[in-house]
Amino acid sequence: PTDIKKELLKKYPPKVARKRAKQIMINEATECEAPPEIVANVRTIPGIITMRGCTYAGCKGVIMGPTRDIVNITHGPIGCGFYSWLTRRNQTDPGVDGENYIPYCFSTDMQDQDIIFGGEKKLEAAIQEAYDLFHPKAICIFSTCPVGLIGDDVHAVSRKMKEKFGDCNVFGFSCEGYKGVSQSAGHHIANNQVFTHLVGENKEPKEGKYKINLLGEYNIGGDGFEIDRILKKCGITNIATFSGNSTYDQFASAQHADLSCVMCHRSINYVADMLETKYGIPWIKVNFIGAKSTAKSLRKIAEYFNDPELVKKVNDVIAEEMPEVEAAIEDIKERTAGKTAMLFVGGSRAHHYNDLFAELGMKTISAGYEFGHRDDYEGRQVIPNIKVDADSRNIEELEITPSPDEFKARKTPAELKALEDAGLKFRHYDGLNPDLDKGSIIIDDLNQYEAEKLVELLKPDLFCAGIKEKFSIQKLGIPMKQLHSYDSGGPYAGFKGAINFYQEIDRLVNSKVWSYMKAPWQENPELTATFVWE
Ligand code: CFM
Ligand code: HCA
Repeated sequence: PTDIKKELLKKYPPKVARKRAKQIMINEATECEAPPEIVANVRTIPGIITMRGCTYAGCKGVIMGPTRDIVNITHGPIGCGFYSWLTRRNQTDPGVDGENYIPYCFSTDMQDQDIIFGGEKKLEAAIQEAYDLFHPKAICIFSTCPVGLIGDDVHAVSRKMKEKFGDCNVFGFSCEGYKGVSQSAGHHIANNQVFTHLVGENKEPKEGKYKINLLGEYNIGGDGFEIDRILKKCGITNIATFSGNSTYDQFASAQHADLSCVMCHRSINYVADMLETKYGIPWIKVNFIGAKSTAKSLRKIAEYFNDPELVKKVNDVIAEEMPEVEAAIEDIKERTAGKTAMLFVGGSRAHHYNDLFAELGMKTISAGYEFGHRDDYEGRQVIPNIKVDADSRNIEELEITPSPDEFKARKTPAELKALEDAGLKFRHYDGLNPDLDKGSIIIDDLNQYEAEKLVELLKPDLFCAGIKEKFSIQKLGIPMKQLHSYDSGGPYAGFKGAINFYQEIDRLVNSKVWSYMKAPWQENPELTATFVWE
């Protein structure tokens, strides 16, 4: 593996190589006492073709995109709105009220003259138009790069319009694309505003014996539908999903839950902390990607509520769902066992999907995040030691205090301690590294060059990443599975999703088509004719 690292860095100028060397590590996390640190959440080297997206994408596309009854207006040139229009495959079920703005693309369509003279008037008109047309519960405004550069005040405009309407919550986000080093900054900006302007607004208590929030699950390819099916079957009430298949009211009611379950740690862990500080709701890390992980996560939830009735129900559901999963594994595993995969996805999936591949007997030989932070690699214990730089300081941390009339400790310190002693860990996440084998290659903010070089050097049986990597990898003759959009497949979460995934991976890694990448005449250019004079 050390040689692979050297090979990856060989072509770079010394300064670039030095920087990239700190973002590429050979995994030792499982064996050594003080594992090496990885550099993460830092600026991408200019000129390198990164896999990352921008802060606006993280705010508008990722966090706010999946909520159906909020009108999301992009304040900026039309390209930003257009590219974030339905590309993330976050599904929604409009239910009985049918209020669903996800299929629309709202934008102020900024022009040169707005850049010169200011775009606030145009934004105001756009908010008014959206309100007149739809009378939505809320309108959100997203700032693109030029908005920050010219200084349009989206917050002042939002406040003015909210006051004017009286029955529509309007708030904005300073989520200019350049605001942070990646999408991750956009998640934080979005979540801070949701927490400030929306969470806790609905004071009506919610029914349910075991009430949870599911944080960091975005219903890509219907994953959230499958998780909700399972939770419902177990008798667990999901008060709010942040933000897959969500509604305004779910965010507004999140304080009524008794436990927060965190799926994607990267995009939302601070919301779990804020819900705990303000309302007294403890949180645990869960993972519904992989059948075994799903079962484990359900058992953790049951353990928390500490009610034999729920424990039994959860075990019954697992016993009912697993035979089909096991039969699928039994059928497929002999064809997938021993194959190798590389996982390079945003900030969670490069970890979560490791479990699904393990169920197929496949091995992840190299993995990394586009924009994960050190805690997503090394575990939350490193958080106090993470260096704060100019870019991370730029992203606001909210100061949260217990709500004077709504804080309610869900468990006594003694109860929490007893649960911890029994093995249930609160506020805990070990990160990706300990789950990977020693010697596997961990790479932060992978780029186009390194992706191709890795494939050339290690020849994996499968490469998983996003749309930007898809075709360049396939042209190298390696099957490529998108773990962002799922290549229009999914769901892959929960029990039924796992089966779905096994079948697709079986077809992908065992397809003969990849051996026909070169046309016969490319391999054997035998048509060398000889000219014969008559
Ligand atoms: Fe979390 Fe996500 Fe991801 Fe993410 Fe994303 Fe996504 Fe992703 Mo694409 S919130 S970090 S910003 S799990 S959009 S649903 S697939 S990069 S690994
Ligand atoms: C984003 C969204 C994205 C992009 C996926 C991809 C998604 O980062 O803005 O590059 O294929 O999941 O849709 O991560």
